[in-house]
Amino acid sequence: MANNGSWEEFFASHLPPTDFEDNRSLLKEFCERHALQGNKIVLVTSGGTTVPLEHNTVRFVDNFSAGTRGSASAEYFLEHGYAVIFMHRQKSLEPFTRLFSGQKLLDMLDIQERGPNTTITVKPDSVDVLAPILVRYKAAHAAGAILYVSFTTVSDYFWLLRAACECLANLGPRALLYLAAAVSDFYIPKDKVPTHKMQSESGAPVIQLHLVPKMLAPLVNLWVPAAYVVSFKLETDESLLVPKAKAALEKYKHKVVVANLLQTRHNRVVLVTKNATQEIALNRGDILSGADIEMAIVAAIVSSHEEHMGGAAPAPAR
Ligand code: 9Z3
Repeated sequence: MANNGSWEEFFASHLPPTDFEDNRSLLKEFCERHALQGNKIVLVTSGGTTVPLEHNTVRFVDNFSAGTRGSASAEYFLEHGYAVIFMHRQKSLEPFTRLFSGQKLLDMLDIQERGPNTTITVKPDSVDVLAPILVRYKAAHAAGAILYVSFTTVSDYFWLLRAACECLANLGPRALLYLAAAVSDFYIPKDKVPTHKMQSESGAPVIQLHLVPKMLAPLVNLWVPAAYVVSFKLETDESLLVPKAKAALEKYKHKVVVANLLQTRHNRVVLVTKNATQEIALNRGDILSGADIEMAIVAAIVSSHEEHMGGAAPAPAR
């Protein structure tokens, strides 16, 4: 694996995504509006990034993340009165609709076919499930409390992340960054990526991955120095989990690392701060009832963010 260059070199050698200026305007408008209203804003990143193997991309290196953590967390932040920038991998899970992926939505419906007067209704059992979610969805959208922006490649992700930070910087400590996306540590530099689809006739390709520069360093020190920054650390080996989370905190000097193991990530996490290590785990009953661990994670983060702001006034009711 080749060494990583600087973050400045990364931006200098990767063009912004085609929809970048549109997203930048949306981010700017959203942050200015909520800053004026005295709201807190959380940037939730969610889902995995890709690493294209060709410029006209047929194949890419991907990541397992479906965006379960990020999409659920975004809903809980809304409930705590935050305005939410939901920065997610295109086509990954989104807040509210996350619970109706696949055939689930169609299974909730009934159809009465009477020629031109065909009607579709929600099954009575499903109304109980759908109604509270629909109410929260409509309220968040009517209040303009959530902005959706999406990325696909690791380079799109960094361009969007920096643009969001530029807008959030004005909020000072009222900005919270909750970096749950699974971002590739490796990439192929632009000049090493072929333009067209790789041909098997040319033989098996040898692909060298390079290290992505660590963006948490400029993010914490330069882009949003007053914000409350929460990063996530994913491991597969329990013995590395807390030591690596502590090392990340020590290195980047941000506020919290949420450490999780791939195998148990939806039932248990460890919150690592400078002075404490706190485990959050679902019990058997919670798991059987389909509870989200994100509810407890977000509650813990919100309370430490509020402490950090020095008991700032709660956001105005929407
Ligand atoms: C996480 O650790 C998230 O919790 C998950 C959520 C990606 C595991 P799902 O989408 O999964 O709910 O299925 N995100 C961060 C992963 C990451 O890439 N962290 C980097 C690292 O561990 C550093 S910031 O080195």
